[in-house]
Amino acid sequence: MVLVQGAIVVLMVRYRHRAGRKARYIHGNTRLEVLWTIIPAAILGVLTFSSKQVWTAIRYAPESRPPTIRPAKILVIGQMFKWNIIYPGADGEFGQYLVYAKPTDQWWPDRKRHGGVNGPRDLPADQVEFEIERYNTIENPLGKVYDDPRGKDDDYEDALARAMEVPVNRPVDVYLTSKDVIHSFTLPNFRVKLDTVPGLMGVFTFTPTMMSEQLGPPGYFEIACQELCGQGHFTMQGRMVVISQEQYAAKHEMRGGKADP
Ligand SMILES: [Cu+2]
Repeated sequence: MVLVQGAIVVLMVRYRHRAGRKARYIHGNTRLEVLWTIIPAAILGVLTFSSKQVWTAIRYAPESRPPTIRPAKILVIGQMFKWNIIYPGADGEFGQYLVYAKPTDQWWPDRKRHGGVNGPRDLPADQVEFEIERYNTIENPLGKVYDDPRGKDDDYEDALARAMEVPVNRPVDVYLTSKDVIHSFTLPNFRVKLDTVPGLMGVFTFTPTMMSEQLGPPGYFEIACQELCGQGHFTMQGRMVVISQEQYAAKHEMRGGKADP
């Protein structure tokens, strides 16, 4: 920076306007231009190939790691302006989310009666919009598909804005999507981030090596949203707590039966 800024200042002073001096037009130097194109291209090429393994380890671990490794799995659904944290239970599989009730549905997704009817299609025309909106925001804000067997043991009820707990020294697969707009799930201390995109599921992997208690106050790591996602973007801060493997298994992998060893 000092070299470049210094050169600019020197050139500005040296070639400043003076009465009677005429500017000279030059076309440039083809050899130089070829050189300063090829050198950065070669540097970028080397960086790309030498970092490909790192990228694969972060983004494609679920397909590329040995099957004997059992990661902790967490589903994060971004929502203006909080994170939903969902654990898959003992089966290690998530059910489906973000499928919402529609006016033509025969049944409400939870198969219970709402608004005095079994399903949205039985509602009087003047109530449809209100009841569906009420159901989708209050009764089933995550659009859970209750029939999905993989989701029966999911821990999703208190998902909104809770701290995300992860086990120490074990790979953590974070699955990411969004309910509304693009957010960017970021763990600054762990150097990982990924956009959460509505309609897409992304995943990244990282392994915490230190428990939060070893960290001292405040006892958690920051989760940040690094995509300007609306007026409340600045409030979209979450907490991540690294706990022991035993604590994690007991709290998050026993639900709906005992976890596979
Ligand atoms: Cu956001």
